[in-house]
Amino acid sequence: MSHNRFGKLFTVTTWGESHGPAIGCVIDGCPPGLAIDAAEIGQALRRRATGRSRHTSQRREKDEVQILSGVFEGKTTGTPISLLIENTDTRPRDYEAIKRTFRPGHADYTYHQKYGHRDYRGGGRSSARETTMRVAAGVIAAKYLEQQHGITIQGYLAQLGPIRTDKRIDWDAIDQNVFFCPDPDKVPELEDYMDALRKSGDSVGARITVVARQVPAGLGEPVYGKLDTDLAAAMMSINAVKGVEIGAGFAAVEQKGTEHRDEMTPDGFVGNHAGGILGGISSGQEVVVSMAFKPTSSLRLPARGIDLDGQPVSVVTKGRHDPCVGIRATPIAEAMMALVLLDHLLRHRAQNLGVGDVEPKII
Ligand code: EPS
Repeated sequence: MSHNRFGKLFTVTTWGESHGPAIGCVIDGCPPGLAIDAAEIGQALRRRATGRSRHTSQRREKDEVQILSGVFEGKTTGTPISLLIENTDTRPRDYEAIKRTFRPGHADYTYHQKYGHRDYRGGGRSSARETTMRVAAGVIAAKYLEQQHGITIQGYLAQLGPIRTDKRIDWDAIDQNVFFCPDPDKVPELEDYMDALRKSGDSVGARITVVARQVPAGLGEPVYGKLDTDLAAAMMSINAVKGVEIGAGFAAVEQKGTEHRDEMTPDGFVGNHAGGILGGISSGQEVVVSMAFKPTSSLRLPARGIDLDGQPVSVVTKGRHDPCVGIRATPIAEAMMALVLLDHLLRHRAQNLGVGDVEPKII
């Protein structure tokens, strides 16, 4: 399997399977001198982890990260940073029953079609377990962006199934609940909905929005390395993502030009339908990306499927699963935003000298 590396100058190569002995990543191109330690990464990993509430998978991984290289006396050296996490709560026997079948709606089928030999334990490489290392690498990228350029990134749950949660955004409330819901009044409704869903054995989709603030104007490489191109690819690479929008996204279909265009005044832009990106280059406004997560496919409710011989079977998935993977997705989307922005910042710096050349400005 190839293409496990992300980025052009700040690159992250992840490896490992859900029920293998360990998962890990190698980060290359990280600027030297950045203070980082395992405790800081561990703290970020806990926001994404399973088992934080009854609404997610009950697998209890320790997620203790070991920094094997690239950090000396507490600071990055500019050499490859290697991170490793041992898998401590694997239960491959849960997957014995689906060894010879494919979960409808799951990567099981296409992995088999493509590679012919698949690690069926927890979906192997296709498991959301892989996103752990994205979050770990994202901590390093986000820290550099904030310390050196004042760029901050925050995401939230915008919708879970039929429940819209983004009508009121209280940025301080997001980390006070396990859903990353920005409207604290909506949390009881989410709890009730998820309790009923879990009892029914079904799953549901979600929408996550991520905002990056203080992004300087000028990031993005037209025409094939546009900032929005790379953000869309980054978000779409997260397990279960089926749609990505930048700014107004698909709402632009119904808008008139007079509504969509973000007028400019000497005080700045009047709106942000563009999501902070014009012609593939950051405008200095907030960069806003939103994405849709499909309902997870590992269900205990039987579904029609086929086995390896193409014979009809009834597929039932046992084990510890997320009835809504979107609940844990906010830190992953934030991490992908950080990885893309740092990669683009370094790419801009490589061609255009100082990043000071791209202080936020409108003209
Ligand atoms: C996942 C299924 C469950 C989740 C897992 C993602 O795994 P398992 O059945 O192997 O226990 O627990 O998530 C994680 C382990 C994690 O760290 O995010 C899936 O099908 O994607």
